[in-house]
Amino acid sequence: MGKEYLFQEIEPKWQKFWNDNNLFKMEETSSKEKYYCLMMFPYPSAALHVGHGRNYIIGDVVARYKMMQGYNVLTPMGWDAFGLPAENAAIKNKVHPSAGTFKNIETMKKQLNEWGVGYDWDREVASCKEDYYKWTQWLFLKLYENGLAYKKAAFVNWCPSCATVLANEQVVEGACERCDTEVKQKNLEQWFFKITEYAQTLLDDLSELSGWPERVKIMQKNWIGKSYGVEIDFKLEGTEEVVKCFTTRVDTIYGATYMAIAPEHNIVESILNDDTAVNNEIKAFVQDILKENKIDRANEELDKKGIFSGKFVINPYNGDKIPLWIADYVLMDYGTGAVMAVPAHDQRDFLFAKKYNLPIKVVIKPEAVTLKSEEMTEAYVESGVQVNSSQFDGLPNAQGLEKMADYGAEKGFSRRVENFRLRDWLISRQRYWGAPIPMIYCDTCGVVSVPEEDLPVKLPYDVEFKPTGESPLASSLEFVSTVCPKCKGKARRETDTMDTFVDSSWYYLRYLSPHNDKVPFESDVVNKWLPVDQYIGGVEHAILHLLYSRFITKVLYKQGYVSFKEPFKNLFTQGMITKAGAKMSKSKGNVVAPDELIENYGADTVRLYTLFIGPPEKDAEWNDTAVEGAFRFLKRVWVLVDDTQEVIAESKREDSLKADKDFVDLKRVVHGTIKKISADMEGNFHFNTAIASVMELVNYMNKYKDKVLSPSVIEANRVIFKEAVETIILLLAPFVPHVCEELWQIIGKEGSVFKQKWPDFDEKALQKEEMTIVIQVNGKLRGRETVPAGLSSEELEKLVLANETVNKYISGKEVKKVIVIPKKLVNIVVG
Ligand code: ANZ
Ligand code: ZN
Repeated sequence: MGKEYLFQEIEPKWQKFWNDNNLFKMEETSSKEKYYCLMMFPYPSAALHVGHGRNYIIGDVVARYKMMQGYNVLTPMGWDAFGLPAENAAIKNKVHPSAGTFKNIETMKKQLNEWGVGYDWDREVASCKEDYYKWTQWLFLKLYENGLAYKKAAFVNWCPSCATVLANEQVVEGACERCDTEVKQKNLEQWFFKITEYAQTLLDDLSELSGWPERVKIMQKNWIGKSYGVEIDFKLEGTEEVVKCFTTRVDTIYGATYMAIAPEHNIVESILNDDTAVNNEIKAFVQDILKENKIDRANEELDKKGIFSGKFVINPYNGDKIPLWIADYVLMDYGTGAVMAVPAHDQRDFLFAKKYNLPIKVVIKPEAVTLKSEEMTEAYVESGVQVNSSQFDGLPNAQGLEKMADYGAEKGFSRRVENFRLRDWLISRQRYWGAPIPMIYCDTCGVVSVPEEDLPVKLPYDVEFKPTGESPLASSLEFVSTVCPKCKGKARRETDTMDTFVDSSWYYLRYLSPHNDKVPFESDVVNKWLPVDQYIGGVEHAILHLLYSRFITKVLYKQGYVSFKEPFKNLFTQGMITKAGAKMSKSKGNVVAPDELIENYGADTVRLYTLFIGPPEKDAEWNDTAVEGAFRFLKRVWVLVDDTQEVIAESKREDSLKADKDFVDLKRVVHGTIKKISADMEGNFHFNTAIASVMELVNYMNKYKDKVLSPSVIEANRVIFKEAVETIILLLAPFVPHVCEELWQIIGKEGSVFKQKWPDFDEKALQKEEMTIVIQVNGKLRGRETVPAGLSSEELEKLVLANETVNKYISGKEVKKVIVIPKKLVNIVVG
């Protein structure tokens, strides 16, 4: 008794114990049910702050809780170690990217350990190591063999400062996400993965992901962006040439007053064939638009530009001749790159028409109101009835749309089509720190893939990787010059590297066979362990990483490598930790480092506070002083257990008395807490309310301390108290593992608390000892009676009939019926 809570000693002791005893090692052969708990593949960054900590701590709680539930838990960790940040840091610090990367990995591992976060470290992988990227290259070859990897010239987002291609989502408000430089467009030969071939499946299978947050599924759905529409053939006036346009609003076809095409549209060249002065002016204009970036072009807020091409097209529905414009707001890679413009009913077209004085023609109007184009200040985009639409006049426009689609299909000048917003995945990067794309160019044989047995194509160490716009690998003659695998002639290697999203699209498979040098993963093993039971990470990966991983899984499924179609069964996305209302980040200077807090209060306090801060899916504001409160709570638990340890350890006494009422109450509260917490742990991970319940229980138990410490405490009371203390330790263990291991030992138990079974609640113990029931005679309230809980209907009936007050009302009368509503009332019907 009276031992101090020395977290400084306790924490390293148990961290070592878990390590020495392989607590987090998955059992390769086990009859236990499997549980794959996966954290998103972290980027090795300099040092973690408490915001990062939240993510890992949540995962650790899940893993430990599942262990206690008796699962064979797999909880691996690895590093998404290629990529721009390491390369940029290397340039800045004039060291090799691998040096910084491995240093960061060491720092992070140390930090995770200090948090008490455990993993099956024998399964650690790093995407920048040869034994990993060899298989990323293998994956590329599989996609290539199946026609899912191809090369084409494309306009891409180009950051002049980072000198690399950026994915659309790496462009924020027209600027590079990393360095804020304005993004330019560049036409480059690039490798793509044909994710569009899987667009429909990726969309359909979202419905199977019942364990995913709704908002993430909605984001994926919008990103895939399926729309149903009609493709209409407009003839270029005086020719047989056809310009197809895609519309989701064929009901507005009679209101099309011009057509707008993208500057990249292939018809532009042929219509501007002649070298007239006008044409040259138009060509110059087109060149200007091509320099704009696509993000701005698509931005509805920005002013739109265009030019009349001098040509006309014919609307096949009514024979109208309408002018053909070239406009920046039409994008080549959506639909057909041509739009039938309806200023009256589309806001972008409306603004464009106003700017260039093009006609506005109303074809849909609200019921019982006339809509005059001269008076419109914005497009009318609501539904309504068709007007100025020939034989379709008077129809509600939803019907008009169907009829017009049918009509065009019948006449053969239009057809119903589906369109996806999803584009193919651009995977080429003109940077050094990535997996080389395993392809070879031969003057005789063309594009040849590297044979599987020649993998990995090693990333040369000694390369000038300062950004120039060229792939750095191109500067290494040793890397570039190779032999053609087919004709053995001289050949060149591809010098682009892969987007790091390729690395992270399959890592969850590698964890099952991290050391296998024959295959990337073993099918029978991954089929047993996947899908992942619980995936945990940031909502910033809601779209791309998850979509790419789903895509790769589906490709591997189709090729027969895996037997599951979706990689992640349940997904949990945690909220951010903010400081002064802003997301914690180095650049904002609002980072809270865990080191000092751990030094002053211990990791368990930091964990407890982090988990108690709020519902884990919501953002939460960090408060340094509130950490103190978590520390005080742990000290209270410590003192409670420490002070009563002898009573708990004491051997059985010989009395056979029944427990006192207040101890029966304690038992009920304990089991109520188990029930509540077990519910909080499942599904929504409401650890904050779970912890609050243990806090209440601890406060409640403190009231029993004197009673249980009294020398005359009876055995039945002592046993209840003992169970309560054990329960507290078990319930807190996943949250604050070090102190719970220590307390478990203090109360005389052997071995790890995580080898214990998560407590079950006893339904019987939950019932209150007594309850009050209402007594009625012929439906009228005649009294209340407190009775023991858990009586059967017959017992209750007997008891009520013997009641004195009741007897006054029924004496001398015949009892016809007794209606018992368990736990509530007894109604006696007399006649
Ligand atoms: C005529 C029209 C009238 C349209 C109207 C809309 C409203 P979603 O739903 O996102 O698929 N569009 C088609 N291709 C385009 C391109 N390459 N660049 C820019 N815009 C393009 O959008 C489909 C609508 O976006 C199409 O329907 C087309 O404008 C435009 F009252 O056609 B609509
Ligand atoms: Zn060759």
